[in-house]
Amino acid sequence: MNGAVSSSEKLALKRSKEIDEYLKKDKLLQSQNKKGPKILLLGSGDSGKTTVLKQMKLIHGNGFSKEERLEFKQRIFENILECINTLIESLQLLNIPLHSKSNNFYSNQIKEFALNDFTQSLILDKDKFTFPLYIINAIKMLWQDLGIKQCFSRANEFFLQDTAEYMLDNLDRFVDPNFIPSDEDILKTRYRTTQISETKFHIDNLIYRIYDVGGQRSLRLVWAPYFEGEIHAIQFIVSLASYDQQLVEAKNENRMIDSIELFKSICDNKLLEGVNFILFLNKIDLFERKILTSPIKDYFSDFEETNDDSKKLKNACRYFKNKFLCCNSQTERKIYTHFTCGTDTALMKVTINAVRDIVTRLALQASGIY
Ligand SMILES: Nc1nc2c(ncn2[C@@H]2O[C@H](COP(=O)(O)OP(=O)(O)OP(=O)(O)O)[C@@H](O)[C@H]2O)c(=O)[nH]1
Ligand SMILES: [Mg+2]
Repeated sequence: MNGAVSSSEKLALKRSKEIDEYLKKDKLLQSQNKKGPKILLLGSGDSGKTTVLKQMKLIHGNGFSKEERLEFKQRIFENILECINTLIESLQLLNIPLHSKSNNFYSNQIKEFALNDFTQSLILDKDKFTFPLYIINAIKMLWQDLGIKQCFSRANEFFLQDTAEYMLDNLDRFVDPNFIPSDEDILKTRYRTTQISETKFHIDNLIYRIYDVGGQRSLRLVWAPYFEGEIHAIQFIVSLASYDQQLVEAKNENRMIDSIELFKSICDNKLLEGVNFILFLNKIDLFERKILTSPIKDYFSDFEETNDDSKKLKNACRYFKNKFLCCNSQTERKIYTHFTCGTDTALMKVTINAVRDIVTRLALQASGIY
């Protein structure tokens, strides 16, 4: 023997190496699957965390069953009533009269209906529930009133859910007794998360565990225990449209500033040292429209507006992206940023798949595979 390795031996060596690699990876994947990659969805209230989770259910889960859709039907009726009631109550706050005096009658009808416990009949008959005809008519009359429209255009001065227009514009479809919510209806339904939930998804042979938390201030107190143990990524969601809005839980406090401060406190948290972040700058659809009528400079004095209309959105996006990136003082931490529209499944599919690739890589890195 002269020590030279024959080509068949080389091939056998290569195959054996590949099998070793495969077994190593498989073993590590199995040990990962005992726990699976852990992702925390964090962010202030109403930023879109639960909406991202709903999108994951549509993209990587089994979607929504008929039973789940009927649960959302109940929430849609609650949303409609809440939206029109908030608009009625805000007329007084903004000192705007109803355009048509006769609409005062309808406004009283709605207020009275909302006070009576209509949810009871909703729960009893969620299959066929709908509003009584006089309430459907009253909501329609008010939603067309120019005073209500004016109030709606100033919705940043009080709290109105960002999908109010959708809820009220689609009233005719929702009140059909045979109505079953579509995926889009579900994505646009608003309810406050009050308890932390864990959802599992099978992706890339891994079991992902996603934790969705309540974002309002009082609910942030229970986040800390979830920061312990191995976390593969923090997915932090921001509502870009919140730059001219106030917090529901603390009037006179700007929601975007609250979000930036929250992000900074998460970046500085000792338990989260070394954890990489995925930052979703969400509600880009609302932001794009809003910056045309509500100047960012009125709320953020250091913002420099551009005169070039074609660069307005890019400039505004860059400004807020930097505000968040500046919060991180850990140079080795990676922050992957995405501009998102949480209610658009086609766009979210691309983003969520990019996030999946990042998290799978981070999970494998943490296991020492890569
Ligand atoms: N227009 C628009 N609406 C969005 C977007 N993302 C979420 N929403 C809506 O914003 C509202 C709030 O979204 P949620 O996902 O419930 O917010 P959250 O962060 O879970 O809020 P909490 O549970 O209170 O912490 C819902 O009505 C969503 O339909 C978006 O990109 N564009
Ligand atoms: Mg939520």
